[in-house]
Amino acid sequence: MQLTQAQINFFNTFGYLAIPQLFSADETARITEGFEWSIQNRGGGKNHDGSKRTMFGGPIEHTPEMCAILDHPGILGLIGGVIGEDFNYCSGDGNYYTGSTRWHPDGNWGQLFAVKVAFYLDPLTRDTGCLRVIPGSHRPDHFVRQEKINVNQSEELFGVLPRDFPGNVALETQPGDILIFNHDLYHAAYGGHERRRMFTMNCTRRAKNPEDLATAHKYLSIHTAGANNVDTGAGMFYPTMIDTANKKRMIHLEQPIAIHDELFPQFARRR
Ligand SMILES: O=C(O)CCC(=O)C(=O)O
Repeated sequence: MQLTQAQINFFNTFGYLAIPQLFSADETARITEGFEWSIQNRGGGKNHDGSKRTMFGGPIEHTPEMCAILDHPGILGLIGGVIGEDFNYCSGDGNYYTGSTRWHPDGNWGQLFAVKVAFYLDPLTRDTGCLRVIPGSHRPDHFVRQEKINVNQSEELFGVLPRDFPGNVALETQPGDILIFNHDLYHAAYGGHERRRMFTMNCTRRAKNPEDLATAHKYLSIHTAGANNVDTGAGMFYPTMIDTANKKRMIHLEQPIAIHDELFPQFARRR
Protein backbone atom coordinates (compact mmCIF):
# COMPACT_ATOMS: atom_id res chain seq x y z
CA MET A 1 0.00 0.00 0.00
CA GLN A 2 1.22 3.46 -0.85
CA LEU A 3 -0.45 6.54 0.59
CA THR A 4 -1.51 9.21 -1.87
CA GLN A 5 -0.16 12.74 -1.47
CA ALA A 6 -3.69 13.79 -0.44
CA GLN A 7 -3.70 11.21 2.40
CA ILE A 8 -0.29 12.41 3.58
CA ASN A 9 -1.49 16.03 3.45
CA PHE A 10 -4.61 15.05 5.41
CA PHE A 11 -2.53 13.32 8.09
CA ASN A 12 -0.11 16.23 8.40
CA THR A 13 -2.83 18.86 8.56
CA PHE A 14 -5.47 17.14 10.68
CA GLY A 15 -3.24 14.74 12.62
CA TYR A 16 -4.99 11.48 11.80
CA LEU A 17 -6.03 9.22 8.97
CA ALA A 18 -8.61 6.43 8.69
CA ILE A 19 -8.05 3.56 6.28
CA PRO A 20 -11.19 1.49 5.74
CA GLN A 21 -10.61 -2.25 5.43
CA LEU A 22 -6.83 -2.21 5.41
CA PHE A 23 -7.18 -5.83 6.49
CA SER A 24 -9.34 -8.41 4.69
CA ALA A 25 -12.08 -10.30 6.50
CA ASP A 26 -9.82 -13.38 6.80
CA GLU A 27 -6.93 -11.35 8.13
CA THR A 28 -9.21 -9.58 10.60
CA ALA A 29 -10.56 -12.91 11.87
CA ARG A 30 -6.99 -14.16 12.46
CA ILE A 31 -5.97 -10.91 14.18
CA THR A 32 -9.03 -11.03 16.42
CA GLU A 33 -8.24 -14.63 17.33
CA GLY A 34 -4.60 -13.69 18.05
CA PHE A 35 -5.67 -10.75 20.19
CA GLU A 36 -8.11 -12.88 22.18
CA TRP A 37 -5.48 -15.57 22.76
CA SER A 38 -2.96 -12.95 23.86
CA ILE A 39 -5.19 -11.01 26.25
CA GLN A 40 -6.67 -14.19 27.70
CA ASN A 41 -3.33 -15.96 28.21
CA ARG A 42 -0.85 -13.11 28.66
CA GLY A 43 -2.89 -10.03 29.46
CA GLY A 44 -5.16 -10.74 32.41
CA GLY A 45 -8.25 -10.99 30.22
CA LYS A 46 -9.56 -14.00 32.13
CA ASN A 47 -10.12 -11.72 35.13
CA HIS A 48 -11.91 -8.98 33.22
CA ASP A 49 -15.28 -8.38 34.89
CA GLY A 50 -16.19 -5.13 33.14
CA SER A 51 -15.66 -2.95 36.20
CA LYS A 52 -12.46 -1.40 34.81
CA ARG A 53 -10.09 -1.47 31.85
CA THR A 54 -7.89 -4.54 31.39
CA MET A 55 -4.63 -3.60 29.66
CA PHE A 56 -1.48 -5.47 28.67
CA GLY A 57 1.74 -4.57 26.91
CA GLY A 58 3.02 -5.61 23.50
CA PRO A 59 -0.27 -6.97 22.14
CA ILE A 60 1.30 -7.97 18.82
CA GLU A 61 4.35 -9.59 20.47
CA HIS A 62 3.00 -12.79 21.99
CA THR A 63 2.31 -15.03 18.97
CA PRO A 64 4.15 -15.36 15.64
CA GLU A 65 0.94 -14.50 13.73
CA MET A 66 0.40 -11.28 15.66
CA CYS A 67 4.09 -10.35 15.30
CA ALA A 68 3.63 -10.65 11.53
CA ILE A 69 1.36 -7.58 11.61
CA LEU A 70 4.66 -5.71 11.56
CA ASP A 71 5.48 -7.37 8.21
CA HIS A 72 2.10 -6.62 6.62
CA PRO A 73 2.51 -4.54 3.42
CA GLY A 74 -0.53 -2.41 4.28
CA ILE A 75 0.79 -1.55 7.75
CA LEU A 76 4.32 -0.90 6.44
CA GLY A 77 2.94 1.36 3.71
CA LEU A 78 0.70 3.24 6.11
CA ILE A 79 3.24 3.90 8.88
CA GLY A 80 6.10 4.29 6.42
CA GLY A 81 4.05 6.78 4.46
CA VAL A 82 3.68 9.16 7.39
CA ILE A 83 6.95 8.78 9.38
CA GLY A 84 9.36 7.10 6.99
CA GLU A 85 9.90 3.52 5.83
CA ASP A 86 12.62 2.90 8.43
CA PHE A 87 10.30 3.82 11.34
CA ASN A 88 10.83 2.40 14.83
CA TYR A 89 8.20 0.04 16.22
CA CYS A 90 7.87 0.85 19.94
CA SER A 91 5.32 -1.64 21.30
CA GLY A 92 1.75 -0.75 22.25
CA ASP A 93 -1.13 -1.80 24.46
CA GLY A 94 -3.97 -4.27 24.19
CA ASN A 95 -7.26 -3.61 25.94
CA TYR A 96 -10.66 -4.66 27.02
CA TYR A 97 -11.89 -1.12 27.61
CA THR A 98 -14.74 -0.39 29.97
CA GLY A 99 -16.74 2.80 29.41
CA SER A 100 -15.45 6.10 28.13
CA THR A 101 -11.98 7.56 27.73
CA ARG A 102 -11.56 11.27 28.45
CA TRP A 103 -9.87 13.68 26.07
CA HIS A 104 -6.07 13.57 26.08
CA PRO A 105 -3.10 13.60 23.76
CA ASP A 106 -0.58 10.76 24.18
CA GLY A 107 2.33 13.14 23.89
CA ASN A 108 3.36 16.74 23.63
CA TRP A 109 6.32 16.45 21.31
CA GLY A 110 5.50 19.58 19.31
CA GLN A 111 6.50 17.78 16.12
CA LEU A 112 5.65 14.65 14.17
CA PHE A 113 7.72 12.19 16.20
CA ALA A 114 5.37 9.43 17.37
CA VAL A 115 2.21 7.90 15.95
CA LYS A 116 -0.35 5.42 17.23
CA VAL A 117 -1.96 2.80 15.00
CA ALA A 118 -5.32 1.72 16.44
CA PHE A 119 -7.12 -1.57 15.79
CA TYR A 120 -10.74 -1.69 17.00
CA LEU A 121 -12.05 -5.22 16.85
CA ASP A 122 -15.79 -4.55 17.18
CA PRO A 123 -18.07 -2.36 15.05
CA LEU A 124 -18.17 1.00 16.84
CA THR A 125 -20.32 4.09 16.40
CA ARG A 126 -20.26 7.55 17.96
CA ASP A 127 -22.57 6.22 20.71
CA THR A 128 -20.78 2.95 21.38
CA GLY A 129 -17.21 4.07 21.94
CA CYS A 130 -15.61 4.83 18.60
CA LEU A 131 -12.48 6.96 18.66
CA ARG A 132 -13.07 10.72 18.53
CA VAL A 133 -10.43 13.25 17.57
CA ILE A 134 -10.06 17.02 17.55
CA PRO A 135 -8.62 17.62 14.08
CA GLY A 136 -5.53 19.83 14.09
CA SER A 137 -5.04 19.66 17.87
CA HIS A 138 -1.61 18.07 17.38
CA ARG A 139 -0.33 21.46 16.25
CA PRO A 140 1.33 23.67 18.87
CA ASP A 141 -0.61 26.64 17.45
CA HIS A 142 -4.05 24.97 17.86
CA PHE A 143 -6.33 27.04 20.13
CA VAL A 144 -6.77 24.19 22.62
CA ARG A 145 -3.00 24.14 23.17
CA GLN A 146 -2.42 27.89 22.84
CA GLU A 147 -5.15 28.73 25.35
CA LYS A 148 -4.51 25.64 27.51
CA ILE A 149 -8.18 24.67 27.37
CA ASN A 150 -9.16 21.69 29.49
CA VAL A 151 -11.45 19.96 27.00
CA ASN A 152 -12.77 17.67 29.72
CA GLN A 153 -14.22 20.71 31.49
CA SER A 154 -16.10 21.95 28.43
CA GLU A 155 -19.46 21.68 30.18
CA GLU A 156 -18.36 24.07 32.94
CA LEU A 157 -16.42 26.26 30.52
CA PHE A 158 -18.72 26.37 27.49
CA GLY A 159 -21.97 24.59 28.37
CA VAL A 160 -21.33 21.66 26.02
CA LEU A 161 -20.57 18.11 27.04
CA PRO A 162 -16.98 17.01 26.39
CA ARG A 163 -18.26 14.48 23.86
CA ASP A 164 -19.80 17.38 21.94
CA PHE A 165 -16.72 19.58 22.02
CA PRO A 166 -17.08 21.66 18.85
CA GLY A 167 -15.22 20.38 15.84
CA ASN A 168 -14.55 16.89 17.15
CA VAL A 169 -14.92 14.04 14.67
CA ALA A 170 -16.26 10.59 15.56
CA LEU A 171 -14.35 7.96 13.60
CA GLU A 172 -16.85 5.14 13.36
CA THR A 173 -15.13 1.88 12.45
CA GLN A 174 -15.72 -1.70 11.38
CA PRO A 175 -13.22 -4.45 12.24
CA GLY A 176 -10.49 -4.35 9.58
CA ASP A 177 -10.47 -0.53 9.45
CA ILE A 178 -7.29 1.08 10.76
CA LEU A 179 -6.77 4.48 12.37
CA ILE A 180 -3.46 6.23 12.69
CA PHE A 181 -2.84 9.44 14.57
CA ASN A 182 -0.07 11.73 15.73
CA HIS A 183 0.59 11.18 19.47
CA ASP A 184 0.04 14.91 20.01
CA LEU A 185 -3.56 14.74 18.77
CA TYR A 186 -6.35 15.06 21.35
CA HIS A 187 -8.56 11.96 21.31
CA ALA A 188 -11.28 10.32 23.39
CA ALA A 189 -14.09 7.73 23.21
CA TYR A 190 -17.62 7.93 24.61
CA GLY A 191 -20.34 5.38 25.28
CA GLY A 192 -18.35 2.18 25.05
CA HIS A 193 -19.58 -1.07 26.57
CA GLU A 194 -17.68 -3.06 29.17
CA ARG A 195 -15.50 -5.14 26.84
CA ARG A 196 -14.49 -2.86 23.99
CA ARG A 197 -11.60 -4.62 22.27
CA MET A 198 -8.79 -2.45 21.01
CA PHE A 199 -5.05 -2.65 20.57
CA THR A 200 -2.36 -0.31 19.41
CA MET A 201 1.06 -0.11 17.86
CA ASN A 202 3.17 2.89 18.81
CA CYS A 203 5.81 3.89 16.30
CA THR A 204 8.29 6.73 16.07
CA ARG A 205 10.52 8.21 13.46
CA ARG A 206 13.96 6.62 13.38
CA ALA A 207 16.36 9.00 15.10
CA LYS A 208 19.08 10.19 12.75
CA ASN A 209 20.61 13.21 14.43
CA PRO A 210 21.52 14.17 18.01
CA GLU A 211 18.28 16.06 18.55
CA ASP A 212 16.13 13.12 17.42
CA LEU A 213 18.26 10.74 19.47
CA ALA A 214 17.60 12.82 22.56
CA THR A 215 13.85 12.73 21.79
CA ALA A 216 14.01 8.95 21.23
CA HIS A 217 15.73 8.48 24.59
CA LYS A 218 13.06 10.60 26.25
CA TYR A 219 10.28 8.67 24.50
CA LEU A 220 11.70 5.26 25.39
CA SER A 221 12.40 6.31 28.97
CA ILE A 222 8.63 6.74 29.42
CA HIS A 223 6.72 4.45 27.05
CA THR A 224 8.41 1.08 27.44
CA ALA A 225 8.43 -2.13 29.42
CA GLY A 226 11.62 -1.12 31.25
CA ALA A 227 10.16 2.26 32.14
CA ASN A 228 7.25 0.46 33.75
CA ASN A 229 9.47 -2.04 35.55
CA VAL A 230 8.21 -4.89 33.37
CA ASP A 231 10.66 -7.66 32.53
CA THR A 232 9.66 -9.05 29.13
CA GLY A 233 12.50 -11.56 29.23
CA ALA A 234 13.99 -9.91 26.14
CA GLY A 235 14.23 -6.21 26.99
CA MET A 236 12.32 -3.82 24.76
CA PHE A 237 10.07 -6.50 23.25
CA TYR A 238 8.59 -9.84 24.22
CA PRO A 239 10.84 -12.65 22.92
CA THR A 240 8.54 -13.88 20.10
CA MET A 241 8.79 -10.55 18.29
CA ILE A 242 12.58 -10.84 18.08
CA ASP A 243 12.81 -14.62 17.69
CA THR A 244 10.56 -14.60 14.60
CA ALA A 245 11.99 -11.44 13.01
CA ASN A 246 13.64 -11.45 9.61
CA LYS A 247 16.12 -8.76 8.53
CA LYS A 248 13.37 -6.53 7.21
CA ARG A 249 11.45 -6.55 10.49
CA MET A 250 14.65 -5.95 12.46
CA ILE A 251 14.96 -2.53 10.79
CA HIS A 252 11.97 -1.47 12.91
CA LEU A 253 13.25 -3.08 16.11
CA GLU A 254 16.99 -2.45 16.30
CA GLN A 255 17.12 1.18 17.40
CA PRO A 256 14.49 0.82 20.18
CA ILE A 257 16.26 -2.36 21.41
CA ALA A 258 19.62 -0.57 21.57
CA ILE A 259 18.26 2.50 23.36
CA HIS A 260 16.05 0.50 25.74
CA ASP A 261 18.98 -1.76 26.74
CA GLU A 262 21.14 1.30 27.34
CA LEU A 263 18.42 2.93 29.48
CA PHE A 264 17.38 -0.20 31.35
CA PRO A 265 20.40 -2.57 31.50
CA GLN A 266 18.72 -4.52 34.30
CA PHE A 267 16.11 -5.71 31.76
CA ALA A 268 18.41 -5.95 28.72
CA ARG A 269 18.03 -8.79 26.25
CA ARG A 270 19.85 -11.78 27.67
CA ARG A 271 20.39 -13.89 24.55
O1 LIG B 1 -10.63 3.86 22.51
C1 LIG B 1 -10.39 4.54 23.50
O2 LIG B 1 -11.05 4.44 24.54
C2 LIG B 1 -9.28 5.56 23.46
C3 LIG B 1 -7.93 5.00 23.17
C4 LIG B 1 -6.84 5.87 23.65
O3 LIG B 1 -7.06 6.87 24.28
C5 LIG B 1 -5.47 5.55 23.38
O4 LIG B 1 -5.16 4.47 22.86
O5 LIG B 1 -4.60 6.40 23.69
